[in-house]
Amino acid sequence: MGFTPIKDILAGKYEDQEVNVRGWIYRTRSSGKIAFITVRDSSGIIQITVAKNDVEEKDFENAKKALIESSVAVNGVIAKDERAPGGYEIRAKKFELVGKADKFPITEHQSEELLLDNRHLWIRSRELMNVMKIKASLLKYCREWFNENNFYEVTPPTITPNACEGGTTLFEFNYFDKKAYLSQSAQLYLEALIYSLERVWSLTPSFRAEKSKTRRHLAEYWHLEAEEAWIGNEENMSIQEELISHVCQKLAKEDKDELVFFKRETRTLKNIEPPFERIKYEKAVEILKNKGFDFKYGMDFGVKEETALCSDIEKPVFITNFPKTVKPFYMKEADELTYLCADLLAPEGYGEIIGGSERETDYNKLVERMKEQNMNMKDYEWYLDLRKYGSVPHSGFGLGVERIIRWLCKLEHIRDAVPFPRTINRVYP
Ligand code: NSS
Repeated sequence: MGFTPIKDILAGKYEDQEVNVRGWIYRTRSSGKIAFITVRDSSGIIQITVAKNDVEEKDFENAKKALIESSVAVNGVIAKDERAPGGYEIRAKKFELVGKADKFPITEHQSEELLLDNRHLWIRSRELMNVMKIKASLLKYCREWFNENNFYEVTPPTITPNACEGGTTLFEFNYFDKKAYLSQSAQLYLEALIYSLERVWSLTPSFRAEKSKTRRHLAEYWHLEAEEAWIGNEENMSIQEELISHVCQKLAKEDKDELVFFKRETRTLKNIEPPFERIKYEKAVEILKNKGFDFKYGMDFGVKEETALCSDIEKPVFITNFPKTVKPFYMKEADELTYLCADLLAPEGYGEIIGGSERETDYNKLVERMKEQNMNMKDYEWYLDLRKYGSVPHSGFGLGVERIIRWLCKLEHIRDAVPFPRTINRVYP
């Protein structure tokens, strides 16, 4: 007889039948001749009653003594019971203590620091477990969408000789006595790959040595990027809308239990359908001024400005045509002052989740800009080569996976969107 997922028992499929269940003790209490033990597996939580008269003496002793987070394997009969959480319980016939737990260092109402120090144990919490489930679903739906829309998944490097998003947030390291960097973005490599595959995407870790402490920045995050040959900035935005909408529709349909946990109403996700509003940077500056911000054309949005721009909206919004002064060298110009680019801001004040643009295809313009920004041309020779051998109009974007998870799960801090956060003051565990 195999092991049954707890979720299937709670769905009512096994009433009065004998099952085997295995998992970890979530809560435990005993009174006299009966121990009440709730057990969790990756699918759910169920109450198990272990009665002295129904099991071997050793099993009963173990059931009474076992501390939370001990691992157990149980055999018993399912009974419908209104009093049990979830409506069903297992009346144990056998109770095996597989891995005894020491006193668990995490109890209720712990400080954030203690939880972060014990992250390897805290990832067992219901909150982080549900975040990880939503994240797995999100990645599954993204992959699904790319597959259905003729994109090839590719595997760019994460050790690089050059910066993509400017030098200030680069992690530098010694690579066999040469300088190398951890990748900030796969973009430059994806640009090279469109010449053979036309539409490509990748999921890689990106690294940013962010010196500031915010609720939106990690030093290591998961970056989902796409690059498309023969596509301009407008169509690039349409691709993003379609992708985000697909993910939201699927989550609303398939992942209700986890969304409810985060008080994320499925209605708000079903509503996420194209088109998303497009607002030019220039207009966004006006909006900010009207909201009382002391903000001038040419400045970049900080957390406060982004929040103000997207706090009362229900659908994501694109901010387009940023001034050249605040964006990197590779974007195609819209006019003398601005680029053909767009940042996508999530609703409810969660801020930027995607950065994208059409790319500059003109060799001379790129060289000029790189010189202006004192970039080391030698490191970018290969990238400039791409403009010499059959350059085509192309665009792409990068989605911050933890940023979108933060929005979907309404997380206060981005670090809870990743199991082992890397931030300015944390690299353990
Ligand atoms: O810097 S981006 O805005 N754009 C790029 O890296 C492009 N080269 C991507 C591309 O076109 N292929 O970063 C993209 C997204 C941004 O919108 C955020 O959602 C996320 O990456 N991002 C971050 N997430 C978490 N932590 C940090 N520090 C972070 N920085 C960017």
